[in-house]
Amino acid sequence: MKTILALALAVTAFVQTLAADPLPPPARRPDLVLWYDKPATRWEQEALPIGNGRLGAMLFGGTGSDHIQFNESSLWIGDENVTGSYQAFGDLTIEFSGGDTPATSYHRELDIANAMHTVTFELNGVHFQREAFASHPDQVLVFRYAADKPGTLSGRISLTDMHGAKISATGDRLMAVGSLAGFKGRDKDPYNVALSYESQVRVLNEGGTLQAADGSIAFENANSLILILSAGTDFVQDAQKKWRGPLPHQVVTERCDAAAAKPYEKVRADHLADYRALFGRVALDLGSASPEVSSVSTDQRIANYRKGAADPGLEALLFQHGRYLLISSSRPGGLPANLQGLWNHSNRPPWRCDFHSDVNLEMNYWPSDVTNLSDCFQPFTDYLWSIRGVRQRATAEAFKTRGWTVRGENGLFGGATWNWLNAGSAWYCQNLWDHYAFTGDTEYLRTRAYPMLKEVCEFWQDMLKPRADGKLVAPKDFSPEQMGFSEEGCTFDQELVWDLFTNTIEASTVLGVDADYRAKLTDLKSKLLLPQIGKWGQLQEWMTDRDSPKDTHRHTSHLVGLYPGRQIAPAITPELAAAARVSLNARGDASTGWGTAYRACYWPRLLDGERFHKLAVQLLAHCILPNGFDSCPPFQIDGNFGYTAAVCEALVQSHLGEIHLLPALPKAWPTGSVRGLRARGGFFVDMAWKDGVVTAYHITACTPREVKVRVNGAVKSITSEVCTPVSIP
Ligand code: FUC
Repeated sequence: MKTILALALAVTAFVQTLAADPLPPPARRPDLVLWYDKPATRWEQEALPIGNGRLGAMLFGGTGSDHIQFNESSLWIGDENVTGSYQAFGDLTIEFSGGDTPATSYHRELDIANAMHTVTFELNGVHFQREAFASHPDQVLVFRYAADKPGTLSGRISLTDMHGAKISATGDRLMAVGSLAGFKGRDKDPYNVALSYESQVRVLNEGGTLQAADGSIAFENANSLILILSAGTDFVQDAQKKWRGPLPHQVVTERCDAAAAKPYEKVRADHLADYRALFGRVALDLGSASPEVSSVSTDQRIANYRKGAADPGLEALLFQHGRYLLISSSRPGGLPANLQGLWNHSNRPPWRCDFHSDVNLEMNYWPSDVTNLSDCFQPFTDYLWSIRGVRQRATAEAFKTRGWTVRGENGLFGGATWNWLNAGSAWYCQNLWDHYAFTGDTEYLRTRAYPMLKEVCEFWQDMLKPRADGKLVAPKDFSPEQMGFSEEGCTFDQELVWDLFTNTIEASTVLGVDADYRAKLTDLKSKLLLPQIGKWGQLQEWMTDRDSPKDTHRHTSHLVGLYPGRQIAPAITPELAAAARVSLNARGDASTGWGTAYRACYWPRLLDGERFHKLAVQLLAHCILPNGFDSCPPFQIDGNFGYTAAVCEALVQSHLGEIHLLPALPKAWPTGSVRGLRARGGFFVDMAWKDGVVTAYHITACTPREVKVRVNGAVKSITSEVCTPVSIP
């Protein structure tokens, strides 16, 4: 009897060591955590996003039943003619037996310093701990369910698919295999590209049993469960291959199995190391509010902020949250962040969840270089490179010109719908040039950016027309999105062509190529109609002085030369800068999510920190949803990215050939510090300030170089120090 008892005890002890011991949380910074005290019920407002740049998921954190909605960024319908739309992939549901009992001590959080989602709660005397993350190194989504009492977890896991795929369950594997052929979406005709797709989930149980049946997997008395989700399509980013490659089955299976064969600790550690190497490059301290303000759940904190509670910690958190979202939705080798990053739960998403060219896609990439995430910019370049052939054909047909441009709505395969946006490709080129300006990567400039800049210059060489006085103007066009009216020489077009020619001239100089072409562009640039000041002191949106001071449109297209451009600035064109201020005041501060973020980017360029902060507060108070997503409405990620970029403009500017420290510091951030921002010229900037005065700064570059720094009202020429390897907090 004694022996049996001893054996039973030993077995119990053994099971306990195997079970459920939650892994120690990674080094956690409470100021970089969004947290909630109840599960999410609404996708757009409450569920929390994870992503590895290709796979994404929205997590609801339910107790008795957990819902995971997931995406894969290439799951598109459409073709080379029309935009189509980004599609939803599927859902994973985990129903736990006995899950109806209400849980206590519930806590759900997204730790953005570690890209780790955690849920903890107590139920029937058992402590439950769940964590989820999107691994870039292993290219899978990972979910772990644990409890501190062995054998507690019983229930059923099912996979659903948004396109009617057949679901199968065999052993520990769930699988959905389907094709988008015949999916007609919003447009009537079938699309010419019909992608195949697949998702797989491996269920790894520690203790207990698994039973696959009827397309789902039941688990019984498990100590813990690990779910590995892998998904993909046969998309290849190559028009020559008609956008399709091998069926995704092999790679989806290999990724799932490789991650399943790896110890969980290793998958998790590799994820943390990979993510933190990017996220940890920038640290921002804007001061903190009292514990009563900052220690409440994030939804409550945002609600308090809306009521007027000062909370610089929240302002810094949402700055970093923009970086979290960019790392999660845009990684080298993947696709650019679309209107919702890569999260989408609808097959008819707002504005097709596409690549919008009249501000949205550009805004998505405004924070990439300046917040030291230059790697995350690569998908933007690759996307443009992949569609330029398709766009050249469409452009030649429509305009009889060389080069290429886009329409307002753009899809994965280069197809486009809605209005032509003549200056759309020139605006993209502004991002392309800036990526070089920040990184100094001449190989990228030579092989990618410069060829595209040149193609778009050719488009404009063929488009521009001389006016009677010899000034070169763009042909009749609208100014986004003032509908129903068009005119020659609208300021949006003129400023973007000026920007394009300026950047292409500089690029050819840097590369030491095309001297004759450079001379030609220099001549054309000198003839361009420049921005004009109208009768009420405004910066004219049109060639003719016709702007209405009552126009409060969300778009401010005629100010693109102020930000992100460099044609208008108080230091170089004080009259135009003053006119831009008049126009902005007339347009008013009230706008959509992205419209507010854009306005927040302009004011630092006008060196007005107070007005910048007013817009930042307005954005956070009225456009940020409880889960941190920006709402246009509806959810649209550009406002998140635009906000992050605007904060940078308030702290450091570098578009005028010098590094300007604290050009527009608001009074709300009297004391603070930032580490790791980038400045054009390949520089990195660290600084601290107190009572609005810079107290220390440190400017580094990979090779020491002379640089002009404007700091505390003086301009100094210094030699930058050699940068030290990026540190990980
Ligand atoms: C532009 C904006 C809209 C919306 C859409 C996705 O057309 O004018 O507000 O953001 O993009």
